[in-house]
Amino acid sequence: MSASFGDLTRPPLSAKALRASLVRDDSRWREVTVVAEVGSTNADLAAMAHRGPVDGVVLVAELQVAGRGRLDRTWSAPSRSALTFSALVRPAGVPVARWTWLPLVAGLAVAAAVDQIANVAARLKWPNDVVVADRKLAGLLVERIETPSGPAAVVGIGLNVTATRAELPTQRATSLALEGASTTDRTVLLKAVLRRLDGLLQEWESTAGEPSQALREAYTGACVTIGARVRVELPGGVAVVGEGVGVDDSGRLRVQTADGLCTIGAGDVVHVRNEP
Ligand code: BT5
Repeated sequence: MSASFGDLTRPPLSAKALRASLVRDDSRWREVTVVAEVGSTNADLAAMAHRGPVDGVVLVAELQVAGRGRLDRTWSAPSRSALTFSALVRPAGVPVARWTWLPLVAGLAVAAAVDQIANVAARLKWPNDVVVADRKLAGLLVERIETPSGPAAVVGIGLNVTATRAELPTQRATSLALEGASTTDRTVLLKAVLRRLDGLLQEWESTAGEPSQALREAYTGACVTIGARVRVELPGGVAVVGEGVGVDDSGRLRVQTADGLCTIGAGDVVHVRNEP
């Protein structure tokens, strides 16, 4: 894509700065690649995982032309207006059955980084949205893949940085710039997200994927779904209405309904909203 006048306010990412600060002996990240355009970073990274290492590889795109959401939905953002990237991880010593916590851990990393770097107080909407009030700032798509050296996870993150209201695909979306961010430097933001993700993954791996009290409390404190009146739409058109009361060891949402406690697995929530 050729640079247009508008791109002057949207400088490219610095691959050199990212590598210099992230690819170090004391970090998880082994490789950070920045490309101008891809279909989907999740899809490309999954393909790369068949050819090379399966932990610590990050693929970042300035533009995605076939960005994926969950359940065949799409993710779209103008070139250089967002951070769109995927990280390949193979959680050390964590049974695959517990990888369901990965989207929650990644969401916490994004929320903590934007708070620290951009002074934007974002919260989490279970299972995979980072929100400001009711508007989506970032979305996460964690996919499990099989590789020649075993299972791995592709942690895909799309974070709106400088998108204007008119550029966002829905009314219920927002960007850091729209939320009055103190900085929109994507290189600095990406470094912070990946550092946080590294730290949180290490913490989670140190308990073999069993969420520690501290991790659980961090998630509960950041998650707007917990303590809220929610309506959870399940595949097949059934809806569960009640109060979000917590998450279990597998990261599933617990909803207290009039008929009792209901536990909902990752990926089942289509819509959560506050009831009047
Ligand atoms: C998600 O799905 O929120 C997961 C999004 C993951 C995107 C990243 S970008 C890097 C990596 N590579 C990929 O191909 N994907 C990942 P879901 O919960 O299904 O939400 C999708 C819905 O969000 C869409 O149907 C739109 O309504 C909305 N949406 C699309 N683009 C958006 C944007 N830029 N900002 C906010 N909402 C958006």
